[in-house]
Amino acid sequence: MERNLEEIFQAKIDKEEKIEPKDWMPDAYRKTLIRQISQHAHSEIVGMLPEGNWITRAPTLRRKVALMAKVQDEAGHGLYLYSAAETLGIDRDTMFDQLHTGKAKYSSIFNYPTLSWADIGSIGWLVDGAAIMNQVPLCRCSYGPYARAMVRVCKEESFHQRQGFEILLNLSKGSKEQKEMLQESVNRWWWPAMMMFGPGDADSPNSQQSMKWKIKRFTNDELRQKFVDVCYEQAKVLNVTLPDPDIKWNEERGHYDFGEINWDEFWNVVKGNGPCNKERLEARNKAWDEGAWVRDAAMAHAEKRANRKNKKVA
Ligand code: BYC
Repeated sequence: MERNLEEIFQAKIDKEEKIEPKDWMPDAYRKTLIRQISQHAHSEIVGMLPEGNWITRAPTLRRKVALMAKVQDEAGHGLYLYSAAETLGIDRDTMFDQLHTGKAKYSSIFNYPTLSWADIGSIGWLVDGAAIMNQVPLCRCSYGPYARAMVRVCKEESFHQRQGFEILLNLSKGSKEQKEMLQESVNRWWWPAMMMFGPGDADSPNSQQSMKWKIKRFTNDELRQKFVDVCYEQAKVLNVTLPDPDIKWNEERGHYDFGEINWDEFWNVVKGNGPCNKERLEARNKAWDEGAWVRDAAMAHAEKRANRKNKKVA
């Protein structure tokens, strides 16, 4: 019986039909999606912190408005994604608890500090650029609610990417100090951005099954390669050097070759020992605790309204 259900399920996926919340699905499919979508949601929420750090110091009113809008967008992305995960049977409090106690993973990239204004540009160009590369294929994910959430997320991410690129383009036309700030920032963000795609395919335990289920459409290494190919050309426009002496065009492969990633650094950050892991978790816990009265007030208000409505009906 179970086997039969699994065959029907896989056949649906092979025919590119979407799986919806009330459809039968294997437990492992549900688990994988809860894992990926909740980690993704946490990344959006924690991702607000490094950029939020520069809102008060944005150099012009225009930059400040754009950055505020972007950070608010990330909050919205987190909310769509928590809602998508909830359709799989996990509740929001459980997910928040997993984040706040450090049990849940979120993207390694947000454990690095934002030290200069150029970092806001680099995050847009490289971090959002990597996010788009990874997330556009997720619009075709086999699970309907996740795929639909990703359509809107990707539209907004593409504005974010341009916002960042434009900051860097301006710096690239600026003073000697501005050009140096740009290069120094790209030097720090390049490798962490490359790590966002996850471990190499040989060390990625989830990829094979997620590809079969069409949750993922490309492997981690395939997406990383696309990212390098795009960025190399964009770096020329910005007049910056990517900090990898091994990048060079490979005629045979039709792609850029690139150097070895420092996987020790990656796993160290994933395990909680990156430069800002502790600070990020503390900030999220503080926001959660300080926001308790808002949640309580909203619940009390909703209850009062419901009581009033019930009285009228009676
Ligand atoms: N950081 O088998 P694998 C954004 C974990 S963008 C931390 O390849 P999978 C944003 C992985 O979870 C960033 N952990 O896993 C942008 C797994 O551990 P568990 C978020 C990582 O799932 C701008 C283990 O390593 N994007 O939000 O097949 C502004 C083995 O990996 C990382 C998404 O979440 C990492 N970089 O592939 C604001 C996109 N990489 O769970 C916000 C959706 C891997 O087995 N997610 N790990 O304990 C995905 O596409 C996939 O989950 C991944 C990993 C490609 C990230």
